[in-house]
Amino acid sequence: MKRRNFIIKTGITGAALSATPSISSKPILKELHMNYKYPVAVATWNFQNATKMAGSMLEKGATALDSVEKGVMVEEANLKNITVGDGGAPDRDGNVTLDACIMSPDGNAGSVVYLKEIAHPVSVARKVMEETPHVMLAGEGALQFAIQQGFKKKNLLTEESEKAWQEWLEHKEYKPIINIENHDTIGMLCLDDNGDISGACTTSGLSYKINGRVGDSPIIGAGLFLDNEIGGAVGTGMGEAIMKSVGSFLIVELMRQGKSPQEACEEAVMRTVKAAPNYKDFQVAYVALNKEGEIGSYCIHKGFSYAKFYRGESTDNLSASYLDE
Ligand code: SD4
Repeated sequence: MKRRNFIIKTGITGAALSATPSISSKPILKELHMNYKYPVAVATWNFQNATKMAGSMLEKGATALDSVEKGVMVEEANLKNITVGDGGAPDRDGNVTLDACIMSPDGNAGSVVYLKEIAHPVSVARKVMEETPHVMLAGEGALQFAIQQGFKKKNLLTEESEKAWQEWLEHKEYKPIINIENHDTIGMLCLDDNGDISGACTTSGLSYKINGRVGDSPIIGAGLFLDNEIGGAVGTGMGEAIMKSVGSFLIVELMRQGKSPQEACEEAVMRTVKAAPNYKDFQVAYVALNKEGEIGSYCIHKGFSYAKFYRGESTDNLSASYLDE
């Protein structure tokens, strides 16, 4: 019996469920999960290598938490990806500043913002989650913490990204280019063999942003949210719009109320569209995964895709449905 049917049949209402503290639902869900497609990994954009990495770990029995971290690290290390990790585009003053977060099935979370000179911010975020009583560390403090934890400093501004920044300085045009260089953040969700979900999101943010700007990606509830009883969501695109609607949290709450991942993503995008008269000028895209292993995705503009892995299937890149051309 699927969870939603279980809720209907037993007469447990959404309100009653949401009033229940978010503790592990294993005793009830373990047997209900028997027909579900586990494990699953899904990521924003066409990040098939990252998704493959997470998928192959999950297939070998790794936890969702380890798999999601190692999965997104593939893109953090990819010098060709100019909006994540090493090789990420700098801000308008030439600083490469990284934002990342991670969430584990027990609802714990860690995040770093405005982190310089560390190639794998997601791993620093995991250390924040596991080694401190805090959720978020910023800037110089985050860097000091990373060094204390054994991370090595590195110059993240590659020759190519420095050259592109120098060229940008000639015109200094600051506007989002939909689906092009401003949008390659990786957000990933993994569901492991135990039916536990974890998520991560990592980015260098908008290219040539104002020094100090932080987007949605490291904000729990905006770029990433999950609840191990319900599922998870990740966002990409114009972070300001995602933050204003607390998009990933919204999607998880909509799924809690019974919406499918697809319906929940559509409603979250429509909230932004209704609130922002200039929605045609920017992209917002979400991917959601519920505890049954169902994936949904929706975005404002054509062009967003997501990579998915299911056990026994090859990794795939799928175009998301969209509102507008
Ligand atoms: C941000 N949401 O910093 C990120 C940008 C992004 O693909 O998604 N890029 O606003």
